[in-house]
Amino acid sequence: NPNRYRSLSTVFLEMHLIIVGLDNAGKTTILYQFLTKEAVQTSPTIGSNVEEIAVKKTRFLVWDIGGQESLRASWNSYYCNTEIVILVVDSTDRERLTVTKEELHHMLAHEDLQNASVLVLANKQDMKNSMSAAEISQSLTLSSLNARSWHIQACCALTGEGLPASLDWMRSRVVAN
Ligand code: G3D
Ligand code: MG
Repeated sequence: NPNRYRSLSTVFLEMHLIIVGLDNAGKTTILYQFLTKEAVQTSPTIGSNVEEIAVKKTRFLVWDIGGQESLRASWNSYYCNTEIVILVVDSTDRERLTVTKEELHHMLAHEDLQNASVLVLANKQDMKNSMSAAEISQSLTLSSLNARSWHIQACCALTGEGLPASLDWMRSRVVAN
């Protein structure tokens, strides 16, 4: 839908976003919902677990978190100027929520991310056994991010449900800063 794409590219004008989450959380599916397949051009040069996508003046960095200690050091160099960190969570993946929590808080401790807003996408809400956004918020201890601007949004990347609302929130963050 070209109209949808036009409105999204307006939202993202000159933004620096990082999209993180465990493998299989739904990051790539969400990107496709945001941008349409045609708009997604990845640069494979950074590393096997990191994608850089540029759409006009917006830069997306997408990477899998968890269990890649050796790569993490080099990721730090991409934090600079990041306005929003988007964490994608597979809401059915109870077992790995602790790992996600640790990775999130570890990442947010970085000095270059002190001004970044945090958007958590509680994805796969279409699945019967999915955790609610409130449950995930509690498990990730999002309330401890009190000084930071953060938001959690339930969504389903397959249908796109919840994603327009998350874009509204992102737009409000950019306007506020
Ligand atoms: P990643 O990029 O974070 O690793 P992907 O995750 O976007 O590749 O998604 C991983 C799998 O989850 C894919 O399934 C994808 O279709 C599925 N998925 C993503 N979002 C949702 C959702 O909202 N609901 C459901 N039910 N599935 C979702 P496959 O089978 O292609 O591996
Ligand atoms: Mg992916």
